[in-house]
Amino acid sequence: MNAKEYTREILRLIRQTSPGQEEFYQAATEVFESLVPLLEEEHRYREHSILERIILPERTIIFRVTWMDDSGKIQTNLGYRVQFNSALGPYKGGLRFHPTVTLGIVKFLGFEQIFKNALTNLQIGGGKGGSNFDPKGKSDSEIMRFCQAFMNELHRHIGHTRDVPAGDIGVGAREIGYLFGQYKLLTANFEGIVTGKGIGWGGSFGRKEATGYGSVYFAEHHLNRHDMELKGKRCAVSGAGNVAIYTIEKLHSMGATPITCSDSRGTIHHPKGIDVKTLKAIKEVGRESLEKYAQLHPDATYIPLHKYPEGGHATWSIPCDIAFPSATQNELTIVDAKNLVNNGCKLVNEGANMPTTPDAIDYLREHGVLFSPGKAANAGGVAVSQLEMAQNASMQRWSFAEVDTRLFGIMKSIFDTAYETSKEFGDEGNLIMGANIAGFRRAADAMIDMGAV
Ligand code: NDP
Ligand code: 2IT
Repeated sequence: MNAKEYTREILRLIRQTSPGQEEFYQAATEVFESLVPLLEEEHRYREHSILERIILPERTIIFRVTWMDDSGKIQTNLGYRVQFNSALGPYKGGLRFHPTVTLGIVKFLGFEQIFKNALTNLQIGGGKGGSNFDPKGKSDSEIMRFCQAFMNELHRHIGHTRDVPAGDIGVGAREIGYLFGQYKLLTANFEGIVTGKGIGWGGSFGRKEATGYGSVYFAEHHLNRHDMELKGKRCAVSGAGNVAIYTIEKLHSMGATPITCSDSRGTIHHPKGIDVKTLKAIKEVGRESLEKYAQLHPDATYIPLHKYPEGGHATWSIPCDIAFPSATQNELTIVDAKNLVNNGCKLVNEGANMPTTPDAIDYLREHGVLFSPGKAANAGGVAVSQLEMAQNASMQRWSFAEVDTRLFGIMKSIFDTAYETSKEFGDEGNLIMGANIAGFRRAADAMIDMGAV
């Protein structure tokens, strides 16, 4: 069996053993297909059954979360923590609270996290967790009681050298506070068991901004390699959460114009540039719909989701030079890719995890659009999470400037590693292949060193 047939065989096994886990299968297919040139050259990964091992989580925890809503009714949700791979360090990765969370979603995110974390060149393994809990429309007390109930089980499985969760969709500073508080109550230990903590109680300066800022730094490194720069570019950004807000903030400071943002109900188009202050007031403070943005800025347009034809998203139909999908998986489809190409888009830089569908990626690349894969471009968040762990372990606090300088350097190093690896394997500039091979190689080499465990 040659390397291609071998990876296909493993993917067939995954299909068989993980039925219905479409997103997990999609993520595994992308990674394994791009490993073929490495597997052709290096036989040791096959000899040590690395593919067969790395595709299986080391441990999967699924638990019931029982909590009481404001009316006194008992509510139930499912909680997950997938401890995927600890070859490079403690499991590290966020928690997602969203009604669409299933085991397949958590496994796709945890699997991606192995390679993303490896690319940072820091000591962190891969994991992910979450719940199908829907934070929308819940009171602050309900969010607190849910987080406490979630931690009542999760606390047994995490620890600062074992597994360190953080935020993701639906989990931000507020939830991290409640989760940390309950862990502290249950264990009587004040330790860095989650990242994204408040600055006053063990958090790191720059963590909140890190994913968005890092994504913009990555885009700049990528453009620079092709003799372009962000300055003066019109950028379409999707999402209006943590990643999108700080992407937009940094784009302004780099001299680019972020012209869109979106939430689950619609898109804002503001040709003169999204006002970050308004965006933060609506989304970070008020937790309201983006519709309000257009009321406050009459020169901006609100396009409700249902107004756009099937299979595409309004955000990607607005002419832009660079696209920053920063909301959720599979949000940029083939319809969108065609619009972006027609409108002369030069780079798609993934801020979210797996936001671009496989056929859209192929179409973009075939039409000469540069592509930054999420596991490289959005690694700034987890990288600064690791810096938060380092500060906690040494009981130090670094300045914002110190963290930001390190983040900039880490994003450059991730870009260079992915780029050089793509060159090494004969497809210069294919950062999907470069990032997957470089991340895989680091985790896989550690697994080989550690024997059959
Ligand atoms: P947030 O919850 O802060 O924001 C998510 C945004 O995306 C919201 O505006 C939300 O809309 C929108 N959104 C979420 N799900 C959907 C959906 N199914 N359809 C349409 N819109 C949706 O999450 P983050 O900003 O933290 O995460 C965004 C992406 O970035 C995710 O893919 C996440 O995995 C990834 N990521 C996050 C990192 C982090 O540090 N936070 C690090 C690396 C990657 P609404 O406001 O209506 O809910
Ligand atoms: O997808 C991601 O990298 C995150 N949600 C951040 C993970 C982390 O541990 O900071």
